[in-house]
Amino acid sequence: MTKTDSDNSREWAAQAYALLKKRQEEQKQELQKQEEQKQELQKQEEQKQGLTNITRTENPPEQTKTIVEPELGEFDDNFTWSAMVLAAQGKNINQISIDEINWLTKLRRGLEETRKGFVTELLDKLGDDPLTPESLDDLETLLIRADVGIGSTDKVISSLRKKLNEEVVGGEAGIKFLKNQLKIIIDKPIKNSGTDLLVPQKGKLNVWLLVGVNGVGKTTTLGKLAYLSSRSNYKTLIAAADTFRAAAVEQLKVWGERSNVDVISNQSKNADPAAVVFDAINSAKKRNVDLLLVDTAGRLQTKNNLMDELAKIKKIIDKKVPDANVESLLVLDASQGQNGLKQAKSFAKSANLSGAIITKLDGTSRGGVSLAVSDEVNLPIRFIGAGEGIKDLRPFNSYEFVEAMLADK
Ligand SMILES: Nc1nc2c(ncn2[C@@H]2O[C@H](COP(=O)(O)OP(=O)(O)OP(=O)(O)O)[C@@H](O)[C@H]2O)c(=O)[nH]1
Ligand SMILES: [Mg+2]
Repeated sequence: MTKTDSDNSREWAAQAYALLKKRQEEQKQELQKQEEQKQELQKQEEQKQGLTNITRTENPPEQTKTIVEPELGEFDDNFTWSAMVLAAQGKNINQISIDEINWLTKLRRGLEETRKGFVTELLDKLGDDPLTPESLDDLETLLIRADVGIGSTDKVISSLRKKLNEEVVGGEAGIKFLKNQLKIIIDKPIKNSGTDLLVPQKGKLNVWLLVGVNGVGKTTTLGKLAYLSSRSNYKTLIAAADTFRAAAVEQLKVWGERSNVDVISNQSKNADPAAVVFDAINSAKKRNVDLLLVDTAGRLQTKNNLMDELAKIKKIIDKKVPDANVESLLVLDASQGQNGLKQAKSFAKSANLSGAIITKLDGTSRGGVSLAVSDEVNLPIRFIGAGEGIKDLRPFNSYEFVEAMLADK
């Protein structure tokens, strides 16, 4: 980015901040007005009751509800960077929300460990000098250290080498080229799938199965997805098909309550996961549900019975709702790095996966594994999670991801 570009972006970010601040003030005033009206009504009601002491008003006037946005933070470097990333994607100032800013801030912070000793080190090494064959060797080591994987690293380094043979490449241009190459790798499976953004298709039942080994974040991710989906007005239902772990149903019910989504479960001991899915599909059909989210048990992917169980669940879905839109999404814990990649390969072989969700991107140094998953397992990344809160999951956006991974601070 040239100096003028960056000045313009800062100016843009300042305007966006001022607009959000104004909106927040107006919202606070609106809420206060609503509260005063409520108190006034209550007072009138009490006076009325005191006089007649008989009936209560049967239909109290409807309250208009203001959706409360989260509190706007400081106008700092985080805000500016996040606003700049949104601006670069063509967003208008009045389209920006505090939620988006908060998410990007979180993502950049989360990937801090991944880029530490990566971009910072690379920029330090390069200084203002053009790239040399030696700096490519350094870059290669850094990429491997960030768990980007051998295959993706090779691809990136070869294209950089080719470029170096053709022209002189400065440090900043090198980083820009690198970002673009990484984005191409991540985008390839997404483009191949024909679906840029995974959303439930309207007019039919969509079933999303969340699969993966122990503790990678399946249930938490499902809870966050339920929230995203119901907030986007899709009629959503949860199937508690992890009957293996006793506390799993309770855990899901908490998430269901938070996002106002019902959970179909079978509390009896040793309940059959496929039977829970059977019941959930019946309910989903009756209620005209758009999206059924299925939580599954996590055990080692090498255990055949887990794969058999998943196959049985799939069979029930295919039989009961052959025209349903089924997605098998592998949940991967980014902090497991190359181990996660092994899991992905093993699941991909036997579980007929259609996508991946990367979790725990907050505070890991191995965020680069997302690239290895795209490149070596050819799985489109559909969502990413960076925290344990209900809003800490977003549809995957390769531009934002690469910008956050290679942000220069
Ligand atoms: N920091 C962080 N923690 C997460 C994230 N997602 C999940 N967790 C935590 O990881 C732990 C395991 O999450 P679960 O959702 O129970 O994982 P699971 O895959 O359902 O586990 P099993 O059902 O036992 O196989 C919990 O403590 C979660 O709070 C995330 O994005 N960031
Ligand atoms: Mg679970």
